[in-house]
Amino acid sequence: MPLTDEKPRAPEDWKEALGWTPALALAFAPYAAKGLLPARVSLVYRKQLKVLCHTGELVAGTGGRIRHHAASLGELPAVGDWVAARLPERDGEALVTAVLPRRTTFTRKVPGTSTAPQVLATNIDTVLVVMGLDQDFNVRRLERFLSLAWEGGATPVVALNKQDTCPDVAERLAAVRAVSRDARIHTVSALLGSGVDELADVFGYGKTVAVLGSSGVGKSTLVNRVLGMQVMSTQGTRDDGKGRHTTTHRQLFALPQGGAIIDTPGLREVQLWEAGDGVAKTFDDIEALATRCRFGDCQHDAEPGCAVKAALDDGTLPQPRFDSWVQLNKELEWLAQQGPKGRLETRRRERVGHGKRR
Ligand SMILES: Nc1nc2c(ncn2[C@@H]2O[C@H](COP(=O)(O)OP(=O)(O)OP(=O)(O)O)[C@@H](O)[C@H]2O)c(=O)[nH]1
Ligand SMILES: [Mg+2]
Ligand SMILES: [Zn+2]
Repeated sequence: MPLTDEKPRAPEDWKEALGWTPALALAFAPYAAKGLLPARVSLVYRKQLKVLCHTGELVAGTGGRIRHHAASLGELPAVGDWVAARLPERDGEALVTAVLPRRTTFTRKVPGTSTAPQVLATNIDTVLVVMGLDQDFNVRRLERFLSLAWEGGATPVVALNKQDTCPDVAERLAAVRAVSRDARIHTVSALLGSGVDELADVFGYGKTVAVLGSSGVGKSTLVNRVLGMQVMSTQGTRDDGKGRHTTTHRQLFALPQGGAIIDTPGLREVQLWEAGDGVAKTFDDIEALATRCRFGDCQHDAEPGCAVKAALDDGTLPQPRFDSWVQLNKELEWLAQQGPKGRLETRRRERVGHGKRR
């Protein structure tokens, strides 16, 4: 995808190009009355932010008010957020004073034992799930990424990368088809550029695409390829084929033709957060079977008339897929059991603006 301008443009319609909507304009009205300007968060690194606004990209800080009032880390500005900001008169930082309502939110449980949410990105239309056709290939992990994508309210598109390294693309493609339900699947080589043009219609004016996947699968290589220039550094994988975690922060880039792409660090752990219908959507084949079980509360274990068990027995439902479904539901159940007390504790623990309150 060729680039027309070297520098990100900030034409009159910069907001619309990045996905500004009438609903956002409405939510923004009270801030406009206070002389604030709209901006979109392009980078979050610890407490430091960058925002895109009508003048281009600016470094920004987060107002103490936001930090103080945020009930959890999940409410602080995240990459993709539309915010109200006070711009510096001359040099200096912009100040983000409010986060506008999010249309979609990608949240995972923070890694480890804590039950806290971590917002990965917001206001996303499409999640481009990148998986390597090399050692990274793992359909069970893909199911997790797909669940996260559906859960967040976006449409997932699967990009199977490193096509150039894989001798049995057809076989792997079939394995992915079997678990991807309605999601589009593309095989690409971000390194060589093959297949990348077929992804062109995933991007577009006003649309935001987040690139998710494990470390080392080629997310940044793909982002560079889509942008037509080297914006993210990439790095060779280790000898064991595992990624090195080259990208350390999420970053949103405006595309020259309008729209945005968000590069993210490889996720080592993809644990779901909040039970919506992400898992049900990812496993709609099993959900459909379950409605045909004789008992409404069938555990798909030893009950008579279990349609799930029957599908497992006759091989139409692969056991690993069933196990994956059970596992993800267990995780969601466990999370549900943690709250509201567990949730409150977590909220308290990770309360931001620590200082006085601690
Ligand atoms: N052979 C081959 N190598 C690729 C391809 N795409 C990326 N790579 C290589 O894979 C390595 C990792 O690529 P990155 O783009 O840094 O991976 P990433 O997903 O951004 O990794 P993190 O930032 O750690 O999450 C680099 O050496 C790339 O050159 C591809 O299509 N084929
Ligand atoms: Mg990267
Ligand atoms: Zn059953």
